[in-house]
Amino acid sequence: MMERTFVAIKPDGVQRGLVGDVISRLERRGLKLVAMRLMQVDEDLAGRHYSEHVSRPFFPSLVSFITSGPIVAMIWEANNAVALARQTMGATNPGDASPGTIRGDFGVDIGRNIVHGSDSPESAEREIGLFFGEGGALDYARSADQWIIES
Ligand code: DAT
Ligand code: MG
Repeated sequence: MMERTFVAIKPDGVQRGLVGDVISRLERRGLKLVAMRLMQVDEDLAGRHYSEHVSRPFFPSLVSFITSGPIVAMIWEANNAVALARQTMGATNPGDASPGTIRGDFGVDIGRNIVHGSDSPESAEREIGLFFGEGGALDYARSADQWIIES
């Protein structure tokens, strides 16, 4: 099976009307959308999603930001989906992100960096479970695959 990654458009991206741009960039790159949900994250889910950062000084503001409005939670599929999605997003701090990436084109502040992407296949599996549970992704044929993937 193709690798899957969890991507979220954070509340800043939704409020700024960047949902279409973010999805468009991942679509045009060639990743395949297999699940999508507009949702409100509560404190419990935020804490579990960001549990690796619980002892960091920015943890409280991270939780308050991610729960501050709706997010768009998605699962994307590709060979090497985790790395490809993060490359399309750019560096964590938009100030360090290259132009041409989502964060490099749309952001200036690390606390308002528009998107989340899983950092490993193991994180992706964990985050997909948190946000979508089992069987949250659709299995369907994409007719453009033959023009995107050689075999
Ligand atoms: P990424 O989102 O690129 O995987 P991360 O997992 O290290 O980055 O951190 C999660 C989020 O926390 C990140 O998107 C923005 C915020 N963050 C990270 N480091 C920060 C810092 N030093 N100060 C403020 N916010 C930070
Ligand atoms: Mg991370």
